[in-house]
Amino acid sequence: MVKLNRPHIGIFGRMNAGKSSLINVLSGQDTAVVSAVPGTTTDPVKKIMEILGVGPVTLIDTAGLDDTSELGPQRTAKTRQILDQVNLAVIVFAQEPGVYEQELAALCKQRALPFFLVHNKRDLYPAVQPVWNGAEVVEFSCLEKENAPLVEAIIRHLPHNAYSADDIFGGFVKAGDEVVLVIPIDASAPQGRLILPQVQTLRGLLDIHARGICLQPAELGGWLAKHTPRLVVTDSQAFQYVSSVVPASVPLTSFSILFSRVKGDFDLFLKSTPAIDRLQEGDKVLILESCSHSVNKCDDIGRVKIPAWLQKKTGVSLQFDVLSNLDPLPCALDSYKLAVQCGGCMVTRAQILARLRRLQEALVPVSNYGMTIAWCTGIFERVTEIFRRSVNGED
Ligand SMILES: Nc1nc2c(ncn2[C@@H]2O[C@H](COP(=O)(O)OP(=O)(O)OP(=O)(O)O)[C@@H](O)[C@H]2O)c(=O)[nH]1
Ligand SMILES: [Mg+2]
Repeated sequence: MVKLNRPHIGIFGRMNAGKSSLINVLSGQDTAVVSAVPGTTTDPVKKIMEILGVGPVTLIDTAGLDDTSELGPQRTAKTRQILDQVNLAVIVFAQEPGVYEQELAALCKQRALPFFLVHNKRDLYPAVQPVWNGAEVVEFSCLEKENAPLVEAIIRHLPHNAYSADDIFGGFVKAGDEVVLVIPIDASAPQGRLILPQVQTLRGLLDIHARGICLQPAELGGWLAKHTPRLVVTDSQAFQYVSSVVPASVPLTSFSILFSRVKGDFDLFLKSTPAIDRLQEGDKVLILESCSHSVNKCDDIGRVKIPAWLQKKTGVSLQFDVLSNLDPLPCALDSYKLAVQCGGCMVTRAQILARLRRLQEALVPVSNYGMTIAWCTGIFERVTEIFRRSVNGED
């Protein structure tokens, strides 16, 4: 199993329901501010805890949805944004569930977001039905300071693919296979370490007892003269050179295409990428970068290289907007003719899918970095082939 990024769990509910108290009991730390004054938590607050079998998870405390103070609308808007960033929602209420819980449940259902309810302050109020509108209700009291019932409910409801992917190679690589990872150590490589997709690919190979051979581009030709690997996985930026060195009979793909299956929506990217050829003079393209790396002005992938590849391929001049981190998407999405999503190694799949959903609703085709580079360099069919084959069961 490959570990993905830390799953995010949001705690939602009305003011004073005991959301912050519950986070304190769950994490065993008394750090969230708790008080009888409604509206104590005003901004989302994150806390990390370890769950056995899952690993570290991020808990997000939110402001009460029924905040009617002057800043209430801003606070509740923030709370709703958090719904787009989590893999699981926990809806906390005291006494009885009502309209706010109904609204939260509807927002979760709209997003296909798993959720369960916690009937808190059980010490004060009688138990309610264990199922409410088809959702599980866990009886709880923060006074008991015993987190086991909540942890068990989280494990029951947290989707397995929020923290692990059984096989990033989709069954294409088997035990004993040799897989070459092409990792250029150049100016854009981080100092003294590998990046997360490279580490996760190596771990994925170890998990299935396949052999990972790490090479720099210049060493590839010499190695291939003596070996025939099952697969070559390269950094997308080295596609052109690597595809000219790897024989046509050896399957080739990139880290970002590999991870688009577990971190994005492979099929959406696959069918959207040809939209590049329909781009016209002056069209707007949205580059979606989900982290905040320091920008190297000369050769930044999202700001310089991808725009240059796209303009060269289409032969027209395009306008580019870059969105970093998890900043909200622009309002006028339908003014974009294409969006290009990064590999998303610093964010969760749920966060990427929430963005993709809005782009799909606005009918904007969405590609990703790896597929866009492959399209522009004429090797799209080749580098997506292994997953088309395993999807069609041909291999
Ligand atoms: N008796 C009892 N009191 C509780 C329980 N959980 C929380 N409280 C109390 O309820 C009050 C509100 O708790 P908070 O954890 O601050 O509630 P919250 O949902 O975070 O509230 P806001 O941040 O204002 O939205 C505090 O006085 C807590 O001590 C419980 O299980 N039983
Ligand atoms: Mg609170």
